[in-house]
Amino acid sequence: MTQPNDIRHDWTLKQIQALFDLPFNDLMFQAQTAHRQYHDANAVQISTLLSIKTGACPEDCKYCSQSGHYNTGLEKEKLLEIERVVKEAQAAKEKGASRFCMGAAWRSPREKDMPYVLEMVRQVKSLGMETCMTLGMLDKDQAESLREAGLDYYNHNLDTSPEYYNSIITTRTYQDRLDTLANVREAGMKVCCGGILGMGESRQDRAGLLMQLANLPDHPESVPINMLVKIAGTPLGETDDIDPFEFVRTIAVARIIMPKSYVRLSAGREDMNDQMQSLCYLAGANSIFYGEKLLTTANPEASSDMKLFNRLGIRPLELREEASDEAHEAALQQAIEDQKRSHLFHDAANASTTSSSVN
Ligand code: SAM
Ligand code: DTB
Ligand code: SF4
Repeated sequence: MTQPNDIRHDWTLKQIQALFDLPFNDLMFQAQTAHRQYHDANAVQISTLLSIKTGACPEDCKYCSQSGHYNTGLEKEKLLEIERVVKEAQAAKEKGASRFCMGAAWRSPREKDMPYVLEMVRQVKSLGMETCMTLGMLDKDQAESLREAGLDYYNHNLDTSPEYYNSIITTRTYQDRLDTLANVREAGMKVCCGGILGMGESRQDRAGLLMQLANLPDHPESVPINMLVKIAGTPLGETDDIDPFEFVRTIAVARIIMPKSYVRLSAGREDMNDQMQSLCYLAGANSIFYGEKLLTTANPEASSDMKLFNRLGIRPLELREEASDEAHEAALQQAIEDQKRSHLFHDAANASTTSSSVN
């Protein structure tokens, strides 16, 4: 398939660093220009997160509250019941989220967990929402079965540059991450892949992460840029803050080199004021996590996000606008089912001769 000239997969580190080095106003202008080529500049997609299995993770990610390697005081929780997950998804939908993201603290899902997560996907999807999961590494078969159950997106972050990766995680390799991303793509799911800023990495590492993302065979449809949430008890619990302008610059560069993707202003918004978040939107962020909780840490109140949206003239992107055909179809089917269940529904094809007709 041919792609527009600005959808490139051959970015060099030097070119990306040159974008980072631009005067701030020039960088913001380029980012806005790229943003407006492919997106409504005043619409933001909103997703809600739920941790479906919490803590006791065998991986040693130095930033994570859920790693079993550190004592963070987090309360562990087994895989949630399907019913509970669906209830949370319904509540998120009622608050205006168009996508529901379910995360598990696993290195990879065990075979015995799969039937449960597949059923979660089916049921959340039948609410008419887009579905996303992040369950750790997937093999080809697991990716295939998630896709068949109706999973739209799989979140799997590269987190940082290949060079810095080993300073953050030692229990898996960069190549492990790339392999799962390839399995997800091959199965036909959309990819949500990004990283974390503020882990003590250099600007070169930030550029290196973005280069990896932009040079994947296809750009991830969703690119979450997280700001480290410092968790007491983890090795990164006392890391120095990243300069807020450097964070905004990284969003802008992501926007320029992956112009079609949704760039998500992800974790860390609790520690950003309205002005910084507004700059991120101006730099091309057009997606957020919405709702009071991320996986284990706090996120701004939904009402305060809506207040800021109102002040900025931003509106939440509706699912219909994203033209997700399958989600549409699922929503339509659900509406038909709901209507059937309603006592006002008259099914002419199956009506008995004695039933009274409804006009
Ligand atoms: N266990 C799965 C995995 O790592 O792929 C999925 C869950 S994991 C918590 C999802 C992502 O959340 C991580 O890849 C990381 O980028 C992000 N994350 C985790 N803890 C974070 C923190 N303290 N601050 C910012 N982002 C964080
Ligand atoms: C992503 O990039 N950020 C989300 C989601 N993908 C799964 C997770 C953020 C987690 C922040 C820390 C926590 O709440 O535990
Ligand atoms: Fe486990 Fe994911 Fe946390 Fe790493 S980021 S410790 S894999 S839950």
